Amino acid sequence: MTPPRVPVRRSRRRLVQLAVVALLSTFAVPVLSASPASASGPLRTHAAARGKFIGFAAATSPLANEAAYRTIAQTEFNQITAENVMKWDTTESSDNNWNFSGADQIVNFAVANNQQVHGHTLVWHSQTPGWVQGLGATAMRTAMQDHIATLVGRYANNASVVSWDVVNEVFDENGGFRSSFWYNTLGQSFIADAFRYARAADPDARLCINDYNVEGINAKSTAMYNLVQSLRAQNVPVDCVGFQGHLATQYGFPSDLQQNMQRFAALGVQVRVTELDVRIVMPRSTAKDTTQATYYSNVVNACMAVTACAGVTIWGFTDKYSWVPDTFPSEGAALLYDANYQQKPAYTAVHNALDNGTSDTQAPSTPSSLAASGITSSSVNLSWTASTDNVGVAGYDILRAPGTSGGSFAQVGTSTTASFSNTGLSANTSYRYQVRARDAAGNVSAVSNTVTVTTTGGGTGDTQAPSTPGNLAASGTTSSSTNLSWTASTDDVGVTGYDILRAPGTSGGSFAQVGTSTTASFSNTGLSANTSYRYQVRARDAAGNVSAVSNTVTVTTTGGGTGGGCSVTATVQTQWNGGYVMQPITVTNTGTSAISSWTVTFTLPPGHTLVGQWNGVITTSGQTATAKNAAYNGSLAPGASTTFGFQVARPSGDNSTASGFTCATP
Ligand code: 9MR
Repeated sequence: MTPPRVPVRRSRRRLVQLAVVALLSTFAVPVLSASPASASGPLRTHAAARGKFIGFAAATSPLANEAAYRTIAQTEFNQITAENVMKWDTTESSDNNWNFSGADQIVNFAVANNQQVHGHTLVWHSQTPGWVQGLGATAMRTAMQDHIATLVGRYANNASVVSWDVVNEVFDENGGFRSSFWYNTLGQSFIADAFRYARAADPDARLCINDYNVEGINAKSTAMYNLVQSLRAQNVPVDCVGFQGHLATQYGFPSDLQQNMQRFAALGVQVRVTELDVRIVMPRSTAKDTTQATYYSNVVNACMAVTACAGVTIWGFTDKYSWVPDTFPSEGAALLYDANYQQKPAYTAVHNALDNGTSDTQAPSTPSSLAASGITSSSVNLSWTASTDNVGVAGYDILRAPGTSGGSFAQVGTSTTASFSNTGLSANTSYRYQVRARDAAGNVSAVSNTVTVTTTGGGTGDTQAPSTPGNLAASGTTSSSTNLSWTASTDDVGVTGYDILRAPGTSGGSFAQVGTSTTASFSNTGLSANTSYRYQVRARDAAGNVSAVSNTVTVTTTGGGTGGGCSVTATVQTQWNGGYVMQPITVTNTGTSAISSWTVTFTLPPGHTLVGQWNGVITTSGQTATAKNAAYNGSLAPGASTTFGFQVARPSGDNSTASGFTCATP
């Protein structure tokens, strides 16, 4: 962070902030519990206990007029963002004609309730009056400077106003700069200028760049990462990155959110979730509420796990006031409370994520009416009545026992829905099934009723097993893998595949299936160095008839070099005409001792250039790239993995990606 120009003011504000935190945890503010974080405490108590904020975007009318709104606002949250009234069209609708009434209302409320205010937003292409949009370059830059100086300056000595969104939504979805009137008139320089003007107006405010669809690692968030890195290298005072978090259950959760936050944190900036909401396609249902609750917990958990994440702001709190239905008419119900101020599962999810699950001890209800259908010689479809849970059902465990009695139940799969298809069964064989439900805190329900299934004998009455695979042999054994091949089986109807079985060591232990193959070869990876394994294969046909097992081959992996070996797997996460992101590139210690560094080499096709990288240090020589670990991810215990990633620009029309990844230690 750029050093403050007025250290006296900074320390005064920091003292007041400390006092606010102290107040939060020791004194009763109106309707706030005096006790430390407890199971029944409001959100802000639990957040403060973990050194984070939990906030909401405030609408001024209900804040002034509705007691129910105001009570929740002050009880549950320790941070506020103005949803609209600090934007340019409200504060300076014509040149130098200022209206601070809404902004002051929110700041005064925050001061009275010991809450932080995040100023939103100074420079945005939306909700900016026409008089600004029509200016020429020099006048536009001056207007921007005046606006920032006046608005930020007004609250610079207010201890509650601690941060600002300086620029908002400056990227397009491909990671280019948005073609806004700002960019079209001033070019990229408007961004650095805005931050410098904000720093001059308030030397100790936290200054953020904010955007949407940057929660996961993708082209847009990588562009943002590169911009923040380059601005900071030029001493532009960017302190903080805001991930808006406008999520929708129908589009899936950005599962690399935490990893994305972490790579920004490694640049030295604070990160925060600034506008979280999780909309659903209406109408609400128990299942959608549950999914939504899971998204909320995931976001809060990610922030809790990243030290540099200051907190989470929810874009409102009641479905009565949400921007979503106005913008997406068939969607809504995105917030923690319904339109009647009743808490939804999303509230409980946020609460329990903030208190680390310590208050959720309630298990889901028992799944019921477990039934089997579509039974073939090798598969069965199971379905059951979904469980309910106070927070939300995270998933179901599918349990199976052999035969119609005796034996014991073991887990054969999981499902996030109330159905499951179990494949790979033997023909003419009985199995018993049960399911149980889990929630995010790890509470597990009782098991459902048991359903017994007997597979059919095969559609055509085929009872003839394939011939036994012969001549099983291993080749190309490394410290972590081996290639198996064998003589193919024959069958009266046709071989559908082979089961690959493995036992540990050169004798003893038992064989367990480690994979399947539809051809007469198989590569088994992920092995330990200097270790022996035995392999067998057997063939299956469509009716579920299984051959005898082949001969046994014993394999001993190599030593993996001094200090241990490593392997690398590379994934293309996203690509577009002109570039791609490879992420995660997973480096695994395949050796038997810890390693303290690793080197991955790979080849960039002609014309491909590296434009961004994270969690590693990549250098290139011609088209050969060498990635070495970053300072913090070189040490890997045996079997442990880490990841890094990079972005590449490539010629238009070229669909190739980097290849030839190899890993070595050191
Ligand atoms: O929630 C805000 C809504 O009331 C306004 O009409 C809208 C105007 O564009 O802005 C909404 O808030 C936006 C925020 O300021 C920036 N990120 C996206 C938010 C949702 O559109």
